[in-house]
Amino acid sequence: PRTPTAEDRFSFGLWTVGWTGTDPFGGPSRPALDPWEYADRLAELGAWGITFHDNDVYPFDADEQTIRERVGRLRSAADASGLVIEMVTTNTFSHPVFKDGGLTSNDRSVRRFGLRKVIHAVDLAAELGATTFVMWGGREGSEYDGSKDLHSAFARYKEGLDTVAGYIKSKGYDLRIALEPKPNEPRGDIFLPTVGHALAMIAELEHGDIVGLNPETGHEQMANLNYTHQLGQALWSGKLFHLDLNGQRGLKYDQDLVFGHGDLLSAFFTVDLLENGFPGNPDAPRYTGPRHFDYKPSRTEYLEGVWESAKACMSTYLLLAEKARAFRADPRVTEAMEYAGVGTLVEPTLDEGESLADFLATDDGFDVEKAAERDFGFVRLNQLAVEHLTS
Ligand code: 3MF
Ligand code: MG
Ligand code: MG
Ligand code: MG
Repeated sequence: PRTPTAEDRFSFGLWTVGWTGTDPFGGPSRPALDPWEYADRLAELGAWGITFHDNDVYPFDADEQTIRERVGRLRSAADASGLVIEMVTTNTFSHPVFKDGGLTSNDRSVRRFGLRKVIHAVDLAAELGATTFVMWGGREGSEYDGSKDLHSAFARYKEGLDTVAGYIKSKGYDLRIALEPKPNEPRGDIFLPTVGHALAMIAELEHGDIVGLNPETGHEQMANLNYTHQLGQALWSGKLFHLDLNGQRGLKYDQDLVFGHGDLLSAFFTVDLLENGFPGNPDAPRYTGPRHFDYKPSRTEYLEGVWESAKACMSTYLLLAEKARAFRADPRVTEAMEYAGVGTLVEPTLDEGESLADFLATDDGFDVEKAAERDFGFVRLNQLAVEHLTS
């Protein structure tokens, strides 16, 4: 595929290319570079944006002067290479103080500390011009059911989210919060395990209007869910604020593979939705945010492999976007979609102005047996997708 450009709006977390390979069974397999070095390299590869946790840029215990120096240096590098800092997030999971969570720890003093850390990162996000603030509560959860008063845990989660959202509003920042669901890892069970759970939490918030979602491919797939469906529902709810694209092969640990290196057919339909919108419903809302990757260059790779894998994320996306365009433009696909009735789902089930009484009293002359014999041709439609994908 062609080289990515700024118009593609590809962005990367600094922690992605910056992962040195440390896992529960072994130490780093490659050296750590400075954040601005990763930024420079990503810009060379054609990325448009970068994202980071506070502690991807400065250490947990950094004093204000160190924070200023390191953030300033990253900002200069981003400016010099034309990179946008589009999202900032907080690390409330690495330091052992957060071992029982940041906003839902049983220890109230930890919750107060966690909230201040998050709000500090909000100020940083606004200062750097980011428009999305991701909140992934990786340590919010438990291993043992007896260890949490769940009712209070959800109340404290809501309190924390509303405090941060209220702060953003009080400051007039042009910033929206995006919650990132994940079912497990590092906690045995994480609160807000899926997109659906996060949507239910948002519905309870006082400031839910500026809170949406940052769904990650692998996280939904770790819960055996269909990522494209999750994106669809988030879009339908007007809550798809941001994305973490990557790859996952089945129900195992969070693999964070290159985008498309997991379930490729699912990735095809993810890109088809992002690039072409809902089939049969051109007026439906579209995703307009960054194409953000949250993946890990495998531990087997050294620095060459780090850059190759970052390139691979963007190449795969561009390849799939080309294929998805060709798929939608193929007359055989148009015909198969018509046969399948894809475009007729947009029609309301009741007539406009039809009263419930009229509806119940109407005989449509519906032939159950005949309707049961309908052939939808979904398999043929899917085979056309496979043909485009493999051509
Ligand atoms: C963990 C994640 C996180 C989040 C990040 C917020 C370290 O599985 O996906 O990455 O994406 O904390 O953006
Ligand atoms: Mg993840
Ligand atoms: Mg992941
Ligand atoms: Mg993520």
